[in-house]
Amino acid sequence: MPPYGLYQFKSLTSTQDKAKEFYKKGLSNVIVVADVQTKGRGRFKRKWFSAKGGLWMSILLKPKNIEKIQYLTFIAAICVVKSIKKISNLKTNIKWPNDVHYKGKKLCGILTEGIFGNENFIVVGIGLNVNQDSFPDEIKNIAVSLRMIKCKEFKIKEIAKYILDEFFTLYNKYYNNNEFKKILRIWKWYCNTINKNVTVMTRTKKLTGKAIGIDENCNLLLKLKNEKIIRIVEGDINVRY
Ligand code: BT5
Repeated sequence: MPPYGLYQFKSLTSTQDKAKEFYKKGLSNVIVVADVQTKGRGRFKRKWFSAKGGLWMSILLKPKNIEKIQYLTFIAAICVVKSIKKISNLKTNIKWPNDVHYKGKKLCGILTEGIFGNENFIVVGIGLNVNQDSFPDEIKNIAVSLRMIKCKEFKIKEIAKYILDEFFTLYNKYYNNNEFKKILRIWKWYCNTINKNVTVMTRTKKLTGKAIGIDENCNLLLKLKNEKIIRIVEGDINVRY
C-alpha cells in the first residue's frame, strides 16, 4: 500500500469539497474523513444524509488513466463489500452503478468525481452507514446501517482502514495496470443486478427490461421486451425480484 495522508475532521460541508482543496495544493493519495457532513451529496446533486455515526470519506487520486474512472466506483464498492464481510461476517451486495445493499436497503453510496485540467484528479467519495440507529423520514424505508443489522456498534476507523488497504491494493494492481476486465470480474462476483429484471430510471425516461451485463465502460446492458439491447450510462435501478 502506498503512503497516504489521512486528514480527519469533526465536521465538513462535504469530504469531496475538502479533498478538492487538497488537490489545489497539488496533493494526491490524500484521504479526507469527517464525523459529520453538513452538505453531503450524492449523484446529480442529491442530498446525502451524513449524521454522526457513518463513515464519510473521500480519496483524492491522480491516476494516469482518466478514461475509465467508473472502474474506481466499482473498486470502491468491492472494497466496501469485502471490508463489511471482514468486520461483521455480513454478506452484502453491489447494486449497479454505485451502491452497496443489504436485503434491498442501502448501506453505502459511492460518488466518483473528476477534476480535469492540465493535471487530472479524481475524488472517490464513500458514504457508509455504520453506527446510526435511525434515519430521517425521507430515507428511513430505504436506508440501513451496520448497527441496525447486527445490533452492535462498529469501529469506524477500523472499517476505514480495511477499505483503504483494499482500495489501494486493487487500484495499484488492476487500475494502474489497465486490468479492467479483472476489476469487472470481481465486481460481478459481488453484484446482484445482472440477470435480474429491472426498472431503470434515467434522467429523462423510465425503462424496464432484463439487466444482461456490463460493457467495457461500466454501462449497464439492458435487454428490452422487444429484444433490443441498450446501454444505460447513468441512472437508478429497481431490481424486480
Ligand atoms: C450516492 O448517490 O449514493 C453517493 C453517495 C456518496 C456519499 C459520500 S459520503 C463521502 C463523500 N462526501 C460527499 O458529500 N459524498 C460522498 P446517489 O446514488 O445519487 O444516491 C443518493 C440517494 O441516496 C438520495 O437521494 C437518498 O435517496 C439516498 N440517501 C441519502 N442519504 C443516505 C444515507 N445516509 N443512506 C442511504 N441512503 C441515502
